Amino acid sequence: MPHLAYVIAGSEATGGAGIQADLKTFQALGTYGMGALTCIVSFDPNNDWDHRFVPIDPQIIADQIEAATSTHDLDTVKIGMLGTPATITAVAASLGAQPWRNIVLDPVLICKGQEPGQALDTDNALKDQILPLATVITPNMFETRTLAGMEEITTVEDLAEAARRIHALGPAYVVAKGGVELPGPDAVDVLYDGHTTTVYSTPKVGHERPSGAGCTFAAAITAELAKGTEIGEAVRVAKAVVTQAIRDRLPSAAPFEAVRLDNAHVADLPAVTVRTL
Ligand code: PXL
Repeated sequence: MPHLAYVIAGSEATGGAGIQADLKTFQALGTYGMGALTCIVSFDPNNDWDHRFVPIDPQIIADQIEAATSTHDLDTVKIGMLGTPATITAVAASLGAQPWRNIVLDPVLICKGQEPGQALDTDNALKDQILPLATVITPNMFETRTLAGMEEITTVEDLAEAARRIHALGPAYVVAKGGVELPGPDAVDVLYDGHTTTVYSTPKVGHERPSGAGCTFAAAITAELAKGTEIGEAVRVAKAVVTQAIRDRLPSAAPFEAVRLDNAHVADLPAVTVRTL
């Protein structure tokens, strides 16, 4: 039997991020992927590549999750972009209908193209309704500062402190991502499991944030957990995978590049330095 990896996320129409990146990552890591669509994002080339955002009707989201969970015995799910409070309520209700071994939350807080007021409602709904269900959360620097209530994160120690604060909100495992934003030559992520802080480092690849890196990272953790990999090793593999995907990024007519994950590269992944803090 293949290992099954499930995702609830939005479509990003150019293939770089969202459910497209998630499913490609599931495939590259040897799992059988499937997903429910929450929204459709289409960049607008005639309006500064703004994000056009269309939510899927909440009942249709519930139907998709019912179809997948009734067809397959699923225990591991990634939550990507949800986008509206109504979507969040529907997803929380559907998730609550069965037990899950792993719920990996990529807390996509703000989608460009949304009204700030609307985004705040969405952020609050995510914190109130989805965060308590998550077993693993993978915030980027902005999301980490917001969730931890910290104005500044400039060192690995700050990032570790933020991970501990977010752990207190409920998730068993917090993976806080320093990315290109945390000062220093390395891209550093920390995993906090309630006892131990583990630091993962790779040399930074450029200084831009390519589209799809966060999606690919969380999807890779999800695929590894679906296979039964222990969390520390799942994070190491995910970091190696996303580092390779950033190295292989795809140039485009848009003002940002997108990560690219080829199956062939998964066999020969870059080294990740792992230490406990
Ligand atoms: O990378 C965040 C993200 C996630 N999901 C969808 C997106 C984006 C960014 O554009 O469109 C659907």
